Amino acid sequence: MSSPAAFASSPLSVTSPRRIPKSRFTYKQLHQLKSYSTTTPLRAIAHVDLDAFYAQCETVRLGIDPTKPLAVQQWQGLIAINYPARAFGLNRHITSAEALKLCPDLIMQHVATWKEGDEKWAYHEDAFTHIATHKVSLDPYRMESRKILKCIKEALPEKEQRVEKASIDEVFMDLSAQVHTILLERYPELQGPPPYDDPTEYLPKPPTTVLDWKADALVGTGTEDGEERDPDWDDVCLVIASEIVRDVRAKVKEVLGYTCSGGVARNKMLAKLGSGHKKPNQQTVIRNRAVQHFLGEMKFTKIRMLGGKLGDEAVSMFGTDTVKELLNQPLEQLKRLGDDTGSWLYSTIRGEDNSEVNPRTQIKSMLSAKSFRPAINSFEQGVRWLRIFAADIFSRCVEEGVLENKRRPRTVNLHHRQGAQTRSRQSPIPQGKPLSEAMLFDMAKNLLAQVVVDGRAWPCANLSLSVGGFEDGVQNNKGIGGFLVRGEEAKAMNNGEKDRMPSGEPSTKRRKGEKGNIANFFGARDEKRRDFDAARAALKAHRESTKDDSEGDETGEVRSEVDSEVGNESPADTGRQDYSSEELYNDDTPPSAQKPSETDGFDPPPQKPPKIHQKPIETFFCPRCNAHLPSTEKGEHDDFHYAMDLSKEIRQEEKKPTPTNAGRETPVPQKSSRKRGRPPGSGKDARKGQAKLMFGRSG
Ligand code: TTP
Ligand code: CA
Ligand code: CA
Repeated sequence: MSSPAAFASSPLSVTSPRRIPKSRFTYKQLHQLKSYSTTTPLRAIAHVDLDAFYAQCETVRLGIDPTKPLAVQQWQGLIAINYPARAFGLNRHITSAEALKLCPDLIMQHVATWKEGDEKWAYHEDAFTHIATHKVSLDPYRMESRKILKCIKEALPEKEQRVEKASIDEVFMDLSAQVHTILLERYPELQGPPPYDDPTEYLPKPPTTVLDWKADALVGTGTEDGEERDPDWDDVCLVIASEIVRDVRAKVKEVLGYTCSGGVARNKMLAKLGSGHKKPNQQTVIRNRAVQHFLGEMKFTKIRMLGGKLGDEAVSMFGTDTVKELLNQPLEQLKRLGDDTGSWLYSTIRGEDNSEVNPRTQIKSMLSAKSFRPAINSFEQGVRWLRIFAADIFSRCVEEGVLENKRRPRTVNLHHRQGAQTRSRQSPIPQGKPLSEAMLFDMAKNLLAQVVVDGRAWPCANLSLSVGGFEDGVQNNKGIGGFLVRGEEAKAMNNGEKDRMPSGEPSTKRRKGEKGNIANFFGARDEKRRDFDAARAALKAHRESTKDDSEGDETGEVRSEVDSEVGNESPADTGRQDYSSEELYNDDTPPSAQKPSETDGFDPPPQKPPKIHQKPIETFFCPRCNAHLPSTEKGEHDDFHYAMDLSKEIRQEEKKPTPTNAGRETPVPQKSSRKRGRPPGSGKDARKGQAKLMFGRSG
C-alpha cells in the first residue's frame, strides 16, 4: 500500500475515552470535494476513452455486427482497428493489403472524403484510389463525438458535473462534488459538524470493511495484505466514482451503442493511465494505496506528456525508461531537464498531478488541410482545394453556432508548403457582417493569391486553411471595433509570425498592403504568367469586394492582411496551443506518415520538412540585388524590379492625403527602398539557399 505509515498510525482522538480509531483524512479534506479542490487527497477523477473509436463509428453507422473484424481505411493504410480484428494481429502500421492477408474476412471501410468540386463530404466506395482528388473528412466522427459528450453530460447530475473533452474520443470527469453528495447521503455520520467545529479534526473511520468493487479491474498494491485491509475514505470515494463511471458507460452503450473504457483515480494523469490499462469495455481503478506499485512497473514514456521528445530526453539523460529507476534520481538531478520540468517530473512519477479538469470544451480553432501527392502546380488547382476547405470549415462553424453569433472566429490563416518552406498568411475576419462560406472562400483565395504573386509557390506539397481566435457572442455590430483587429491581436499577428527560412534565419522582412502587391502591375502578355494573372484577378476582386463592404460605413476599412512567412514549421505547429484536440490526425496524410499511438493525446509532431534535392542550375547576376538567380526566372525577376519601382511611385502618390483616405487605417507600409526592397530570396545573406527555394519552379 502507498503509505503504510499513515495507516499504522491512524490518528486517535485524544479526548475519546474509548480511543476510537480515526480516518487519516480530515473534515476539511472531505468538504473540499464539494468545490473541486485539486489538492484534497480524496479527489475522484475519471477518464473515459472510446474503444477503437472510428471503427465503432462505422459498425454503428452501418449496423454491422460488432463481433466482426472491421478496420477503418485511409488511402492505403488503416487508422482504426476494432478488437475482433486486432485478434488477427492487425495494427495501425500495416497496409490495407497486408491486413487482408492476415484477416481475409476483414471489413474495410474507407473514411468519408470530400471530392474535389463537391459541396459536401460523402462515403465514396473507391475513395482509396483518389488520394489526388479527394480529401479526408472526419466530420462523421466529430458528430458522433459530440453526441457522446452530450450523452455523458446527461448521465451526470446537471449541477454536479465537470467534464472536459480531451480529444475526439476522450473525456475527463471531475466527480468530486457528486461523490461528496453521495458520500454524505450514504454515511450520515459525516454530515455533522467536526468536533469542536475544527475542520482539521480527523473523520471517523468508514464503517465498512469490505468494499464492493464489482467487476472493476483493481490495480494491485503489490503487497499481500494491502489489498483489502483498512479501507479509508479515499477508497470509498473511488468506489462511488467507479459506480458513476459504470453508469455513464452503460448509458453511452444503451443510447448510442458504443463501448468505452474508463479509469478512476485521484488525478487526471492516473485516471488516463487507468482507462488504457484494460481494454476494451472495462474500467480500472487505481486506489491511492496502489499508485506506487502501479507506476513503478511502468515505463514513464507512457505517461501523459512524456510520450514524445521530453520522455526521450529523460531516457537518454538517465539511461532508463522505467519509473522505478527514475525514482532513485534526486530532484536536483531531474532538474537537469530544467527547473520546472524537473520538479514536474519528480512529482509526476510519484503519482502527483494537481491539474484541474477544465470544462471548457469549446473549440478554439478549426483546420482543414490536404497533402498533395503529386504536388499541385497552379493557382487554379489550389483554389479548387480552398473551396473544399472553406466548405468544410464553414459547416463546422455553423455547428459551433456561428450563424446565431454564439461564437465567431476572428482570423483566417492559410499555410502553404513548398519544399522545405511553409508560408503563412493571416487575415482578420471582418466582424461586422455574418460569416459566410463565400466570404471564407474569398479570403482564402486572396491569401493564396498573395503567396502566388511572390512567384515561388509551386510545386506545393501541402495547403491548409484554418480559422482561429473564436470568441463568444460577438454582437452583430458595425462599430469600429468589429471591423478592426484589436490592438493585442494585431500585435500578436505581427510578433508571432516572423519571416523565417528553413535554416531558421530571418529573411528580409517584407510586409505589404494589397496596393503594393507586385502582381498588380504585371501585364497579361506572357503565357507563363497565367497563374499570376489568376492570382492577380483574385486579389483585385477581393479588394473590390472588401471595398464595397467598408464603403458606406464611416468607421473603417478592413485592415490589410499581414504577410508573413514561417519556415520549418507545419501548420499544426504554428498554431499549436490554438488547435483543439479535434484537429488531431486531420492532416489528411497517409496514416503511415502519422504519429503512432500516443499516450498524451497531443498534436502529432510537425512532419520533418523533406530534403531539397536540387540539380545545379544556370544563374544570372542581378546587380540590383547583388545576387545570382536562376536564368529561367530572369524575365520574371526584371518584372519584379519594374513592379517594385512602380508600386513605390504609386505609394508615394497615395501618401499625399486625399479626402478619401485621410483619417483611415492605411495598410501597413511596405519597406521598398532600393536597398531594402529586394526581391524575395535575393538578399545578400540569404541568397545561397533562398534563391533555390524561391525560384524552385523548374523551367
Ligand atoms: P485512439 O484512442 O488512440 O485509438 P482507438 O480509439 O482507435 O483504439 P483504443 O481502443 O486503443 O483507444 O484514437 C482514437 C481515434 O483517432 C482512432 O479510432 C482513429 C484516430 N487516430 C488516427 O487517425 N491516427 C492515429 O495515429 C491514432 C493514434 C488515432
Ligand atoms: Ca480510443
Ligand atoms: Ca483516445
